[in-house]
Amino acid sequence: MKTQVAIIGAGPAGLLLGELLTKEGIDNIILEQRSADYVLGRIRAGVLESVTVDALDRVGVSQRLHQEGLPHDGIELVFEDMHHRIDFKKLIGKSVVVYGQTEVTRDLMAARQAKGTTTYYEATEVTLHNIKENDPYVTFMYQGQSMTIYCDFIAGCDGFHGVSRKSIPDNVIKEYERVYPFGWLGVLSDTKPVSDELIYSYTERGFSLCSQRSATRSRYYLQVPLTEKVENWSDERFWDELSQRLYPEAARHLETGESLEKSIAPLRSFVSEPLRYGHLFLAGDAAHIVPPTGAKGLNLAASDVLYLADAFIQHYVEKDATGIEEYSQKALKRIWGAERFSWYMTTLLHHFDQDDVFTDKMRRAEFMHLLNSEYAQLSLAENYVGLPY
Ligand code: RFL
Ligand code: PHB
Repeated sequence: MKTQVAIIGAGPAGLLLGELLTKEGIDNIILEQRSADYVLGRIRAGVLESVTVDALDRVGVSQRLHQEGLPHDGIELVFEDMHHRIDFKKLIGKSVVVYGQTEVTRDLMAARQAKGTTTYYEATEVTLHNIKENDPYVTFMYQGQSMTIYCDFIAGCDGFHGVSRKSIPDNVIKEYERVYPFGWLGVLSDTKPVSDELIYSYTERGFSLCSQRSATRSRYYLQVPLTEKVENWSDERFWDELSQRLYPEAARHLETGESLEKSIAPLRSFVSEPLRYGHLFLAGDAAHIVPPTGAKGLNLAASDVLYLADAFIQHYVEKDATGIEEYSQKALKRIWGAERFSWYMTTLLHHFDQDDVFTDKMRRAEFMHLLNSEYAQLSLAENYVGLPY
């Protein structure tokens, strides 16, 4: 087989890139190691910046998002006994949309299927060849058969554990990482969200986040030690702990019910540089990870892919390689900005066992600064709704 761009991974990065390229008549094939159902079963992000919404508009895959997505004009920040609403709309005239990554993925998959663009699900042993040379190709196993795709470029959109980043020689790639000493225990439930807006809370018992997917579906998270096991958390224990990490009025409004999904995700900050090696380009979680406190992972995947799609379009349509040459540098600028914000939110809102009294005092002082300074709130709002693209 031959294609122009071989895309590894059918997460939001790979699927969105596929749509952006197909729209401009650039041929692409996606290889995904899992089944479509498995990909859709993963419960992940929930907050979309306007960059992401615009990208979905651009490929015409935003009808359901505009019908069902919930525009949010602010968030609530809680620090022990203090709480404060950050009003994005008032501060910078922008907002975000709450619409699950699962739904974004479902919409992108449906659009791709409707166009009949090729995707191989359950493609195993995906291997990249000749990525530094002019004739790269990808081999894989599909339904017991060995397959080969010859291509001009390979887009590595295969997440943190994918094969793409690992195909770049160690002496070319530089990795920067911080692993946090805790994870998030997440619960999805068909219960009315405790509040109209998201509530991010710092408490002595640890961080909690109240999020949502719709007016009747909630998504909640608790900071837990990395050693914690999901099996140790009955629904009852989860609701009990969550209510202890909410301020009394919110706790009174907490509707509990059976969990539809419960999982623990570790928290990590990670960047690999550069994003290009020969004919291979990394995008999304394949190149970087942010802790979810800033709600940036999916949105960064979308902005990487916008830069990359425009670079390929410039190459094929205008015969101009500038975008391709500049992709890594351009995308990394936005990535480091989101890394900083995600690290800041994580550090501000989580309890770190090893912190001394001075660090606790600094955290409280930082929160007081946020409460009292419109400039500080403006900076938080500017980052939360998304840095300029
Ligand atoms: P994905 O979604 O991991 O997709 C990569 C795909 O590649 C496939 N793959 C392979 N395919 C072929 N061959 C191989 N060798 C392969 N290896 C892997 C995988 O099966 C998969 O289908 O990466 P992508 O597309 O870059 O998208 C990134 C986002 O998924 C991620 O950044 C966000 O979910 C992060 N995130 C959040 N981001 C936000 O913007 N806002 C949020 O509110 C938010 N909340 C979250 C989050 C992530 C979380 N977890 C579970 C880590 C909340 C949580 C709890
Ligand atoms: C979510 O709804 O899953 C979510 C929302 C905001 C975050 C992280 C996750 O910061």
